Amino acid sequence: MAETALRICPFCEATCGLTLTIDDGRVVGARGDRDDVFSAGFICPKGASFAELDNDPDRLSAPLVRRDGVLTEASWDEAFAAMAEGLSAAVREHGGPAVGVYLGNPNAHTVAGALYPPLIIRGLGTRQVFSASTLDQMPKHVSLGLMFGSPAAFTVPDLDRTDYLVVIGANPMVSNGSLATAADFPGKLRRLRERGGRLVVVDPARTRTAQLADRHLAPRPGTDAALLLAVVHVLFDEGLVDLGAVGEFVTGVDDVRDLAADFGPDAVAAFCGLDADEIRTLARGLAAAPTAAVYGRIGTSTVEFGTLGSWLVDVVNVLTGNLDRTGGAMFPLSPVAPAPRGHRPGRGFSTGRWRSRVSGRPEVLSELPTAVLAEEIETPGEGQIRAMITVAGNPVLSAPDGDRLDRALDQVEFMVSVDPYLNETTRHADVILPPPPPSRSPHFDVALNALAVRNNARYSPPALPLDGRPDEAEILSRIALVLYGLGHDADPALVDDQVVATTLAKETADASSPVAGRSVDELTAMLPAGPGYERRLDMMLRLGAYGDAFGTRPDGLTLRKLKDAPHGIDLGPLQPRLPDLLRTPSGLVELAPPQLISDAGRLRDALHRHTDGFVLIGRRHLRSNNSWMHNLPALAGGTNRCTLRIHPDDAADLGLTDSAVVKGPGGELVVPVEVTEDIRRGVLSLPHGWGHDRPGTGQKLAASRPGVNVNQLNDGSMLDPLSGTAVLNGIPVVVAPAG
Ligand SMILES: Nc1nc2c(c(=O)[nH]1)N[C@H]1C(S)=C(S)[C@@H](COP(=O)(O)OP(=O)(O)OC[C@H]3O[C@@H](n4cnc5c(=O)[nH]c(N)nc54)[C@H](O)[C@@H]3O)O[C@H]1N2
Ligand SMILES: Nc1nc2c(c(=O)[nH]1)N[C@H]1C(S)=C(S)[C@@H](COP(=O)(O)OP(=O)(O)OC[C@H]3O[C@@H](n4cnc5c(=O)[nH]c(N)nc54)[C@H](O)[C@@H]3O)O[C@H]1N2
Ligand code: SF4
Ligand SMILES: [Mo]
Repeated sequence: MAETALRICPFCEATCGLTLTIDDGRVVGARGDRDDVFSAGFICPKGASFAELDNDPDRLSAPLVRRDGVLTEASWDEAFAAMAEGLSAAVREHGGPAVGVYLGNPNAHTVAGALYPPLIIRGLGTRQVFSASTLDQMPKHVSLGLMFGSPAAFTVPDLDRTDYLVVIGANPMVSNGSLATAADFPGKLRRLRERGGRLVVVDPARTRTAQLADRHLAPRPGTDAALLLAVVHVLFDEGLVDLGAVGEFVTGVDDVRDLAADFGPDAVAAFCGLDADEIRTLARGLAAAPTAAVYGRIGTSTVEFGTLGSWLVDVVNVLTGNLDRTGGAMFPLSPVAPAPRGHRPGRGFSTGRWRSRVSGRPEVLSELPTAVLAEEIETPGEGQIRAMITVAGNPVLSAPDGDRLDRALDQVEFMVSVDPYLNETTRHADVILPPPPPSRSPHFDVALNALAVRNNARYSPPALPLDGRPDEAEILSRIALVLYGLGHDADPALVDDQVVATTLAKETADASSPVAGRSVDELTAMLPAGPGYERRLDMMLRLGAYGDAFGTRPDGLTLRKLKDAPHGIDLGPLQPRLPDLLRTPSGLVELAPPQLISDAGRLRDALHRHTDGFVLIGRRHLRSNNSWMHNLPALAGGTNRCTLRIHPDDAADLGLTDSAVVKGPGGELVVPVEVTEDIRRGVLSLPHGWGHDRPGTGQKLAASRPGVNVNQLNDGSMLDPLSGTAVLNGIPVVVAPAG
């Protein structure tokens, strides 16, 4: 008899509620959960392929340990012992700081990925920490940190209520939204139009999102910061600036006006490849709309002026009076965010507390740029990376110059990977510890709830039992236990107990905490029996903004309440949060941080640069997710192909028909051509995450249709300086017919 189980989808940031069909101990189907408070039944092809992803025969069901050079199946005891031996030896010989850590994207989608990697990093005492953030959203963290004092104070467009949405460098019709967690983003865009709202899309490609828009501006890649500064210029020039209610909490408006003086629409038009009047119309439209929100994503982030562009998105939101108001750009309040404690100045945000050893790149959020990982492994000397831990990442495909990283990973003395697949990166590991599939893992969106366009809380316990395998929490805890000198076979609950003890000690000693002055033992005893991660989630919820404060607010959230509400608990539309969330030294929104004003000098210089020649951008496909969904028949095919998109006129000029050679700063590739009107002239696009043709991987279907690794065109030397983020969009390339 088939049964059903509810499970939040972990495959992208939309966090849709799924109803899984379970038969004979396995998932056989998935559909959207109509009663889910957040997603109301929405599902996409990836979520619908949950069963195939869960049951992929190429997923590792047992750990692999390198023996005589060959990765070989081992028992869990053997694998944990090999992990312990290898890591202990590396730490003994070279020290914890010589162990590098790379954290990939799915850590944002698992309970374990949110709760345990920080403990591993602390156990090592290493500064060699890298993640997908410096291939993605780090510019946004920096701009938020500088403006609001907190790098996690995300603004999201109030999608359900806005009258005017400007989407810059994002394609939510395909990506389903990012840094704006919204199930059914496509439906929300359609409803915006139905209620008479306007959608403007700024993207060099005519994406599915652009096709839905009232207006589509197609600038040259890498120029959004100049475009937005010109919008700012017009707002001042035409007397359209009106900060509205947040005005009293904002400082730096005059500095922004002065900066924008040089960036009038006529001054930037050629650089942006737009008509000056298009820019004026954009500014006027934003100012005239009853409410509006500017939303920027990958195309404003992984570019040469990424932090500037990310900052200017919010500057425009502020200057048009749309920050922190209904229908504008608002701050979500996650159920695991600490309970608000009132407005008080903070220490602000700084970067560069240390620098990367080889090329001196500043630390950002205690991380170094992933683009410098290879050189940190290759370059001898004090602090050289001698061992690696990777969790849920595939940087050989996702980071610039994969061939170099591939060679570098060959050199490390010991590597552990926590990953369900033997892939381009994990094939270098000495021990691979595969977590169980999603059906056997719990789900709670620790990270993504802070980005939700409607506040909510949902928890999925594992839908199926573990069947003797350790879950990912246990795998990561055992790595931590080794690093804390307790041995891999110590009780993993010790790790969670330690976190609970430390957190509650701090909270009870903090006069502004909802549990100030209470006894740690009393609070600890109130946490549920059960897995350590559940105890920690319960603690976070109870201390959180909607929590029961350990019984003080009986109506507040606990994990028990979430378990009793399997379709989730709706916490209502977004609410204004200024000035309470500000943690800048001034206690105000700092609209003109000196670091950003100074970085704008680079942009001013760039305005006069030659703009001929092709530039390369990326694209995403609905039936794919970065590098790890190319192994499923259910998702293969359709538009999901690794092709080079080019405008017909460019193709004709070059005589390109079926196949092209593309040369970039890092190398060259031969790739099939797809001629389409849906891309600006002078721009080429290639998706990332392909290039599954390296030997020794274990994804058979992916290897049979490998595609090429776009990141091989990139040598990794171009970084957004303030965030250390790799420039992945707007890469100069030359293109010619192949052969
Ligand atoms: N050229 C170019 N490059 C890009 C981008 C681009 O737009 N253009 N985008 C960048 C962006 S935004 C990102 S986020 C990065 C992604 O960069 P990465 O995170 O390095 O790459 P992914 O392909 O997401 O790899 C995810 C890995 O996690 C594993 N995995 C899946 N589920 C789980 C799980 O539950 N637990 C564990 N432990 N592992 C799991 C998969 O098998 C896979 O190995 O790529 C970046 N690279
Ligand atoms: N189906 C699917 N969904 C995904 C993923 C996936 O691989 N597949 N990946 C997930 C991840 S890790 C992330 S980070 C999100 C990303 O979410 P999005 O940012 O919404 O997704 P992208 O498709 O990368 O959209 C970036 C857009 O920027 C445009 N662009 C490139 N350069 C520029 C520029 O200089 N200026 C402007 N204005 N636009 C530019 C590109 O043409 C592209 O349309 O998607 C997530 N969701
Ligand atoms: S949109 Fe994202 S969260 Fe929703 S079903 Fe698709 S992959 Fe899953
Ligand atoms: Mo990403």
